[in-house]
Amino acid sequence: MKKVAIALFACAVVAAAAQQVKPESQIKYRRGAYEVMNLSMSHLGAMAEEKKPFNPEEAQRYADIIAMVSTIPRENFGEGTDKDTKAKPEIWTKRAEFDRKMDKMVAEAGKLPAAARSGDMGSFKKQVSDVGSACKSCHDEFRAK
Ligand code: ASC
Repeated sequence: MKKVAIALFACAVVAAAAQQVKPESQIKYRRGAYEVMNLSMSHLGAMAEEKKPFNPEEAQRYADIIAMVSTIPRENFGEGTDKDTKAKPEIWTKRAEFDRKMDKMVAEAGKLPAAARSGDMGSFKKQVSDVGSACKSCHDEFRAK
C-alpha cells in the first residue's frame, strides 16, 4: 500500500513538472526543434532537387531526425508562450485548426524515413515536397512574417 502511494505521488510530481515547463523554455524547445528540422530539410531538399547527389545514408539519417524532432513543437505552444515570438495569436484562438495542421506535418514527417529507404527517387521527392507543403500550410496561417 505504501509503495503504491509513493509511486502515485512520484507520478503526480512528474506530471505536475511536465505541465510547468516555463513558457520561455517551451519557446526555446520548439524553436530548437524547428531549427533542426529546417537544417535537416535543406539537406533532403538539395537531394530531392538534385542539387547534390542522393546519398542513402545521409537521406535516411536526416529523414529519421525530422520524423523524431517533428513531434517536439506540438506540446510547446502552451499557455504564456505567445510573447516575443512569431507565433500568431490565432494559434490559441483557433486551436483545433492549428492542431490539425500540426498533426498533418507530424504525419507527413513520419513518412519520410520509409520514403528515404524505399530506393525510389519519386517517392522520396514526393515525400520531401509533402513535408515542405505541410510546414508551409501552417506558416501561412499561424506564423508572422
Ligand atoms: C523548409 C522550411 C520550411 C518549409 C517551407 C516549405 O525546409 O524550413 O519552413 O520547408 O519553406 O515551403
